[in-house]
Amino acid sequence: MEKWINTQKTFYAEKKKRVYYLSLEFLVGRSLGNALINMGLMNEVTEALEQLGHDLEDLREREEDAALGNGGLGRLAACFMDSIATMKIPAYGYGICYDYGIFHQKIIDGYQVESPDSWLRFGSPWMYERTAFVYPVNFYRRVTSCLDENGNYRATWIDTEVVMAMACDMLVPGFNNDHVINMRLWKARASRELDLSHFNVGDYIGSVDDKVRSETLSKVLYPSDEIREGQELRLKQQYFFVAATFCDIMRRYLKHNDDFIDFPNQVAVQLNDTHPAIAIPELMRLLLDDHGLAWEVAWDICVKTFAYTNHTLMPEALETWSVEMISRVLPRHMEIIYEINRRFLEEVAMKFPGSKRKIREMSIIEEDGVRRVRMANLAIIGSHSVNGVAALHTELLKRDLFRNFHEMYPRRINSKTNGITPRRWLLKCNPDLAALIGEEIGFDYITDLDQLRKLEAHADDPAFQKRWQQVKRGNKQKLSALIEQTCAITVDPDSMFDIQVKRIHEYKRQLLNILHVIAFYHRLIGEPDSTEAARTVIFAGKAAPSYKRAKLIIKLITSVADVVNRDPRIKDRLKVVFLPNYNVSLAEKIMPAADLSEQISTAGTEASGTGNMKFSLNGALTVGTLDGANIEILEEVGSENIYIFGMTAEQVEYEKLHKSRTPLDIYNTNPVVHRIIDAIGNGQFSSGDTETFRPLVDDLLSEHDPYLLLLDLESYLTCQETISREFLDKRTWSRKSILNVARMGKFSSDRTIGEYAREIWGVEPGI
Ligand code: HTP
Repeated sequence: MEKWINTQKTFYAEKKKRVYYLSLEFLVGRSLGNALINMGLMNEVTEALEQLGHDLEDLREREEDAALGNGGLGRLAACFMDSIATMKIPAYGYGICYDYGIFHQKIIDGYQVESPDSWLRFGSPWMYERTAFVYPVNFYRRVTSCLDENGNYRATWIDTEVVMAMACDMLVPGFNNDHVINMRLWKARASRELDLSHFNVGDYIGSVDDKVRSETLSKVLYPSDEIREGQELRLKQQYFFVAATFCDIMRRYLKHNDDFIDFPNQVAVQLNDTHPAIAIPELMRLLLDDHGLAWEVAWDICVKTFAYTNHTLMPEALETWSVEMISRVLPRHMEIIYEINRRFLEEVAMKFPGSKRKIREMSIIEEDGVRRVRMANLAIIGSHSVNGVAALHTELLKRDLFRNFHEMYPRRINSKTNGITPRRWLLKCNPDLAALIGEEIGFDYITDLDQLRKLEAHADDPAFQKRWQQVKRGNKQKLSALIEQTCAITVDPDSMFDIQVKRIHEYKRQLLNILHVIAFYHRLIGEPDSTEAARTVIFAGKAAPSYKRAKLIIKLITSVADVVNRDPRIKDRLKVVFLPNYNVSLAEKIMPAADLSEQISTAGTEASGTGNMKFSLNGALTVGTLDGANIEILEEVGSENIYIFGMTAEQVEYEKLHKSRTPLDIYNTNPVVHRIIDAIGNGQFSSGDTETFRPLVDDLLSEHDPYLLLLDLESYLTCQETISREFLDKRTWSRKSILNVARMGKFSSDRTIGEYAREIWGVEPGI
């Protein structure tokens, strides 16, 4: 805390430009181990605990994950916090302190069952409630307006319902630098005024009821990843944390400034996806209504202040809100959005005279059907920078999704390839590998990941390879014990650990993986003497509670596992495992134990991926499509050190239009594929029941399958056969594994944050 206070003081003293990273999700995981490592206290604390008769490892296992996120988006935000602290960037994370994070997943009868994650039931030692920082946030009701003395339109939002936002701070220490930054998460509290109005008329229960209702705002994280949520509560959560954050931003800014001329030089706001995009009309409202600025001046400040990160091309993830709902919940913001749009469309009409289509597509308001506000359009128009999260993703943004905007503002869209923090994802999760590397090349690589290149010189050294293999084997043994303990499945640590862990989504194609598992199973039955490498195929991941198909895919995986694991003909040559309740701390145990990393999304659908980077950094080889950051991993590690298969994004586009081959063609001509599909359809994995998995079989054979599983299956199967062969050659495999790690420097989130800092925020890292 001392270091944290000092850090804040230096921000003030040096009048630094502040960066605000606004995110509805921060998937932090556990903090104890990470804090000890970053502060260099690991050995002292281990020893001190020993003297007290405690084991640090046991203690660490008792910590609840702070699971305030769904997947990649929230974990990226958490990695960014670590890099920001480590690089001494004057930045804050801002979000919501949910009482319930992402749900806990159990597997019962092979199906996902959700239960609430009440991570705060015993409190959290890492959260500090700051009762001095409590702000009112307004909702609903009406706007009045008048002309001021200069004849300018002035609006006031009145009769509002008020919810209080209380600050809860989480400290994030940088690595080895005495720097501690702040993540401020807001909790909803009932306002006193509201209670009193009820008390006065004697409605005691009513007042308590109101209190409970306003506090639901920060109750629970929405558990859907890359699926838009239309509920009013979600919009209210978004505005709640944005409004409270801007109270803080304004308070800090106005301490040292009397006007707003310098605002964009003092403040940068990064919007993590469109979830906080309501910040754009909120800043306009503050500048216009509270501070009396003219529209043009306020708008100029806004655009210079905001930057927006887009994380996905999937249409089902693009947020829109009905005009009706925004008008009701945030009436003044709706007026401002209309005015932003009116002025913007005038610009469009000037730039593209006569183009009705451009106006229709670029308008913030979607006009067909129920009128809706397109948050992405609002975010692009209101920001000076729009970034994608990997090179291919950014190209596709420019070419397709945001084509019109790119034409209009050719300098706005830019690319910032995602990264991961090497502190958590190597040093903390894989201490043996981190130590082995450090012995060879020193420990500077932890804050300068490009130094891993020095490992290239050792890739062929048999002695080094041996130690490398021993570390991997140790990690696999640990994971085997965990699998035994949680799933009661015995796996062989010498088999290939073939792993796919991530949210369950059709586009991520866990189904394709299981099709290969079935093919391998059939082959093992047919060729009892084959010497193919034994495999342990491991899955983990949550499905959104309302996502039926994703849940059925989990059921198929667990059903295949049941059949395969019990089949005496298979012996130990294939095991299939679904580890329940994937979260950050489970990921930390899985990544170090992987031989093969499955990154097999349909090309053009996975914006970046970050799990792909974690696996590689821990010495797994990737089997993947030319999608997201896989392409950049290929560029870094070289084609001999990665297994690429399947169609390119362009080929996917072409096939969708021209359908040169249909899934049925493939099913009818390829006997291996035929047999896999029939096995699912005929009930081989459902005790003869042919209905359970019918929807999956229908999807696979449909010529409208948007994810083209069968079109990529043959190439995937061939690629997997190559992998099976090459895994048996320990020396070549180890060499590839070492080279993967050696060439992961680019994927440090320090590199990513350095680029955001210099190219978007206009701040220099302190180191
Ligand atoms: C996504 C993409 C994934 C990215 C991750 C972080 C969506 N956040 N939201 N993300 O599915 O590919 O790596 O940018």
